[in-house]
Amino acid sequence: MVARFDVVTIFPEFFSVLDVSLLGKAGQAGTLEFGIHDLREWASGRHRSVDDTPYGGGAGMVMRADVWGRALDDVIAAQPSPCVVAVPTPAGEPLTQRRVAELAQREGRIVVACGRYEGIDRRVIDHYAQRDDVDVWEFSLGDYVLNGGEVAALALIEAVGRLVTGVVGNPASLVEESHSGAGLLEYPAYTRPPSWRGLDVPGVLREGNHAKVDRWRRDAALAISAARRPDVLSRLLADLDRDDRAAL
Ligand code: 6GU
Repeated sequence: MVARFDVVTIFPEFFSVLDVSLLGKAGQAGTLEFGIHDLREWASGRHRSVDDTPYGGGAGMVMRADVWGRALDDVIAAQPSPCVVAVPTPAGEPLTQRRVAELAQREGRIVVACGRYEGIDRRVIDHYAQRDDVDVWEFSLGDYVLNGGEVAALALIEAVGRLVTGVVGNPASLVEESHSGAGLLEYPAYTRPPSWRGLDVPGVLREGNHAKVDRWRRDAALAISAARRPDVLSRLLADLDRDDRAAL
């Protein structure tokens, strides 16, 4: 399984949140390792500049290939293990739970190359894609634009990290998820008090009939998926049985 994440960024302070919560505990316990690297350490000149104006013109700045090349060479060479170089970009392949699970199962580590501004010189991706010991993977969180890759890097690290054995205390919660990872959206959850501001917990959840609870949850998941993510539901349509179809 993945055991280490390295991040190269011009905002290393962004990643102080990795000290918090379950990932923080996993870091302290040594279940996961994190290396956060400031790209400017590989920049030269008085201004330690990491970007320049784009060839061909246009707005914004492009991050320099020479600076990124020195940084990634060093970070990759520092740990002799297979590595995925993950590059957050709104032009990337959508990050999915399927991909997250596949990444968690790999040996070695993930190096996240966080770009800012209008992106990183294309040759950086093309160069590392040619290396036999590196898999390059450009990913996106969804169809909207962030200022840079840092938030996406944190999302990737949390999504992959929590699947690494020992990070989440109760592995049953991951199993539950992968049942709903039949792909439907999650059904609603309730706890005490049974009545709150005139809203009651659905009676079936309090009656102790597990088969009826399962059916209610499945129907709720189907209804929520149909309303919010028709794309998700239509992909699953062929796998639905008669009871499922009756719920729609
Ligand atoms: Cl991965 N990066 C940036 N800059 N914007 C995004 C994104 C990634 N995913 C969605 N928007």
